Amino acid sequence: MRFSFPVLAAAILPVALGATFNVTIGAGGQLRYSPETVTAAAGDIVNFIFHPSSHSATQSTFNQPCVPLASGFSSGFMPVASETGVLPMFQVTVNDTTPIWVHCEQTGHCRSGMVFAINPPASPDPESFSAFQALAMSGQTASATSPGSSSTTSGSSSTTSTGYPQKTASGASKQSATEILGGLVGAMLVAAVL
Ligand SMILES: [Cu+2]
Repeated sequence: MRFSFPVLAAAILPVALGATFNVTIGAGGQLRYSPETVTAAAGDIVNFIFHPSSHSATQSTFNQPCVPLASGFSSGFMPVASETGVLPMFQVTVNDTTPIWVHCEQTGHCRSGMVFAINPPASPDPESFSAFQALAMSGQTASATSPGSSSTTSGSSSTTSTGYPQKTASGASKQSATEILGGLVGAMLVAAVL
């Protein structure tokens, strides 16, 4: 029994060691994601936590910040009644470091700057997060004429390789997030006790 632990550890560590970034959406009634960007490695998880009253985490593109990407992920609208209640979550697993652009689909929210990005190029890159947010708030879309923009906006291939949605069942608190990993953590704890 105890000799099975090294094998078990080797099997689960590549999953268990990925970092998890918690990102609140609409906390304190603000039309913002917090933080607004994360720098994530392949295998990391971005865990969106929804606050009242109804927001989404929906993938878009740099050039069209407020337009859902057809092949992208979306949490859908997450109605939440109270800050003090159970807050629903939506998790995206990052598969590579290609920038992933996200916005809130609720009417007017993206236009208010309610956008988010995973691994955006650093400012002053023309496709930095601040440029993305400014474009969202302008209500405009960018033409794909700037150098380098085509590779990140041309499509479904990069999208499907960068994120898989993992929608939690119906409402999950942080404790439920632990439960998601409960099987793995439990296995490690049992091994540690042994
Ligand atoms: Cu919103």
